[in-house]
Amino acid sequence: VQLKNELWRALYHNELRLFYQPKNDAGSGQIIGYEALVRWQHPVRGLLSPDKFLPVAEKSGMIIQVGEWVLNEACRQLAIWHAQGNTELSVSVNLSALQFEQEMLAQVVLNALTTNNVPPEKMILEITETTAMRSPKETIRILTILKEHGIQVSIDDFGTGYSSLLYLQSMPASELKIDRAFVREINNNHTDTRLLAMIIELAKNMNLNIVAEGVETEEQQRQLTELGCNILQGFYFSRPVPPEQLVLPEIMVK
Ligand code: G
Ligand code: G
Ligand code: MN
Ligand code: NA
Repeated sequence: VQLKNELWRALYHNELRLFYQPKNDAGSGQIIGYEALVRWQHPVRGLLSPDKFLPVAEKSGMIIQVGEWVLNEACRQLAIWHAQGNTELSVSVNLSALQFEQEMLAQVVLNALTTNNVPPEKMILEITETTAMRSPKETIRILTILKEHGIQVSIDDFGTGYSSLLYLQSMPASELKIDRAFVREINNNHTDTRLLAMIIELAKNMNLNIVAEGVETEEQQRQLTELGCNILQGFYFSRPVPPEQLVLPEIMVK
């Protein structure tokens, strides 16, 4: 059976899962939200990572249905955290290029939010720099609509694409996610570190949150905080895990 046909079955039989990885405030270490990362609990092949099935989903257009499932499931989980008292938590959801360019995107996201009764301000949509810069004018139009509805947007894998910093200046995004490649090079490559410092400076001037992803060591945590990243994410804090294994922030009891 082709994976593509199996993917329909997966959706119908609820075989997709969301794992979550915490995003931590760099200063306090406090968990401020989680990134949702999709998995497929395949009955025969076991737990499949997104690179095993998302390319197929993208090619067949099924990524629209998969993405809609992801949005709804992430909002359902967010509602649970909020009901438990963690009302400040946000959830980050990755969008594929096809999803981002969908005319109905804002409606699909708002529908997931209102169905689960969670505020749009707590939803962060992640689009890659490459997707964002494919057609910058169109991206600005879409981001403006999302922003009008209170939905946040993060530019993911930043620094790997060809984005002109000039275009970035005009993007109504709320967050910049520095690509893992920069984080990895922080100790080895002086030029990369200086470029990173410049990107952080620019993002600060734009009032963007700056997330460093792929933080694996205490040393990286320290240096990235010093460089001005205000949010950190990576194996150093936690791998992506199913919701029942998550460490949740402690709720302040008055
Ligand atoms: O979780 P992991 O490191 O295996 O993710 C691999 C890639 O898959 C990452 O680039 C991530 O952004 C992407 N990805 C994970 N979940 C989703 C999702 O729900 N939708 C889309 N479009 N991409 C995702
Ligand atoms: O492209 P995106 O940023 O959405 O990718 C998320 C992916 O990064 C997930 O597949 C996740 O498993 C992976 N990831 C998260 N933290 C780390 C880390 O500290 N090191 C490495 N190598 N990968 C990480
Ligand atoms: Mn991401
Ligand atoms: Na990324």
